[in-house]
Amino acid sequence: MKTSLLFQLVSVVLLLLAPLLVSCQYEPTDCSVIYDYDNSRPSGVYTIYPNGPHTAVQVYCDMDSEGGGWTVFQRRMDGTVNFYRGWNQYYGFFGNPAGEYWLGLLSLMFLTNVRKSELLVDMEDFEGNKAFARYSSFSIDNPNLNYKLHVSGFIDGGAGDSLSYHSGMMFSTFDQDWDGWNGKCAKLHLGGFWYRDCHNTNPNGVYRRGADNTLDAVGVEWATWKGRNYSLKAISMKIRPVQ
Ligand SMILES: [Ca+2]
Repeated sequence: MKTSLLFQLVSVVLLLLAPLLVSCQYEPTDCSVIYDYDNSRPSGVYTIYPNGPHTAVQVYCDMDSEGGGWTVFQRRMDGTVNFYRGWNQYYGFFGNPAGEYWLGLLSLMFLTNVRKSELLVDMEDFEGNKAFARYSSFSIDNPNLNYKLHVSGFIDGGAGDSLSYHSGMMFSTFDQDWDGWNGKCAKLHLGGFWYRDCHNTNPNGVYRRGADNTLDAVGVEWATWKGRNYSLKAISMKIRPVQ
């Protein structure tokens, strides 16, 4: 009788501790690790550790598109978050992981440096049409190179290629001008991005509702799909390690 009671007590304690023990050991680098661990997990907000145990950050994991396991690092969907921010903001996380947010250049660098990654850009217009652009290779250089972008291997999902133009460019914000123009692209187009001279896409621009040319090319644009003065309803940029 006594032994049975003790056994039950130990069982209960172990059951209560189990989630803690599991979470101590399970620190997924990105959404692909979560997906590989259990591919029945739905799309939603999860905690990842891009560079070790002290780098926990909440992100949206897309477990549905193109095979699932995508870590979303940029997302616009309703205009609730201001993306016109300076260098020290783009370096880290801002926004809401369940809505609009930016993961941060540092985390993005860790995720794309450790393992070869691919990129998926999903977008939607205000008429309910959807399109995507996919790139078989995507990486970000270290802070000394101002997080220079490397993107190649375009695969068309109906949106056309607006991003290859930006490959090889460093990141720019209104207070850090590393673009390829003698003016300041980030100030002119009201965002933060790997501007060249200046852009074919402006995902971190001003959230506007569809066609609007009152200010030239400041919206959330993907030129090869909807032109330079059509601000998209939604856009999300997501990465996944290449197998
Ligand atoms: Ca410049």
